[in-house]
Amino acid sequence: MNKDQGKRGWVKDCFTRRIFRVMICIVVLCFSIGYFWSTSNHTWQHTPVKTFSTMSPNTQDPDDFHNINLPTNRTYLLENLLEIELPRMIYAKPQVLKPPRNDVLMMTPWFAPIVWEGTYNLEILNEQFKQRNVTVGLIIFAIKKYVVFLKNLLETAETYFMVGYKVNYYIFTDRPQEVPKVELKEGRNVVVLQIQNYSRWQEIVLRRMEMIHNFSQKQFINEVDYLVSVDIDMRFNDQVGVEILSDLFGTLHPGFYGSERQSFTYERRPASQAYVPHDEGDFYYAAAFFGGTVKEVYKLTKKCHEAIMVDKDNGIEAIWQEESHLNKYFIYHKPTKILSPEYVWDDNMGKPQILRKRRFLAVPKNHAAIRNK
Ligand code: 48C
Repeated sequence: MNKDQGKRGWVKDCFTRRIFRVMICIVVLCFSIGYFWSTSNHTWQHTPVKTFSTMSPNTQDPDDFHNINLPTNRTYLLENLLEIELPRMIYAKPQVLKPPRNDVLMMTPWFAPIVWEGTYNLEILNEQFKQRNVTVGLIIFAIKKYVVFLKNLLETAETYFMVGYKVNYYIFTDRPQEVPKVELKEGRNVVVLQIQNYSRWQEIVLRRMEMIHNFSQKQFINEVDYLVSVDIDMRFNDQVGVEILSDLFGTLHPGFYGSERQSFTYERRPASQAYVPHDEGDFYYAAAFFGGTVKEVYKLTKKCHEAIMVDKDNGIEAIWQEESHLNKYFIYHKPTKILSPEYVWDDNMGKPQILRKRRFLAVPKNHAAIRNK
């Protein structure tokens, strides 16, 4: 082959090789695209894509459409929030490794605080409750001769009970004309509620649950935020403030705070609605001081009154009247706060070291002279 022919042949040869390479590339490219497409398509086809529609009715029957649980719009709850001027927070720092008291239990196993002197900062609590502008109802029963205790109780309440807050003293009595006139500070009122008396003092005591239940529903719910029910043969001896307030609170009885559950004076007859077996119970609570929000006190007194009436129909009366039913209730409806015996004390029991304050004290009384009179 001559030079020219050779040259032409070489050129043709190169050209042919180049075309061949390009074709190979195209084939490889097509193949890889095809492979990628098929696998990815495969992936897309087979990856289940779940859609969660909050609005799609999960109802079988179109008629149930109205039952769908549409989220109610509660944005309004976040509007017009009270802008509170934050005060300076100047007080001793709480110490994680040094609890304020180690001589008494300060918290129950269900995280209800037990209120002892030295375990709380009243300034912080007042800041919180003042901002909520709470009103407190103090419930007192003054039936028959017990009216004689009213004056001292009201006067000491004016000095020590919820000072600076709005308070309604709800006096249940069969002798409204014997309710004494006591000078009251601003924002505090005496509300006299006339009720019938009963011949037996046990009946009077038992009926407290019924009265509190009825009036919680028809009056207290509209007038106060919290209720506190106390015995009348007592007097305030030191400050009792918002540290006691919680949804539902009871007070450790001064006679049993150190006892084992077996020696609590619970009702032990299974025939009574207040029955508590020996292997149950946390504390023994005094009926002389309990309370909470109106709603929780309503529920407690409703349940206790119903139980008392079942017992009555069965011809039985719990060993310590409404206090037995209160204790039964608190085992199965745990209080959200517990007051120490500082809040119900009797000096006849002495003055133990743990008692740094005696805030609410029994007054000497001659039961014979005043009961059933
Ligand atoms: O108001 C009366 N009148 C009575 O004749 C008998 C009881 N009562 C009320 O029930 C008083 O408010 C008492 O404080 C309360 C039941 N508590 C007591 O009798 C003693 N503190 C145990």
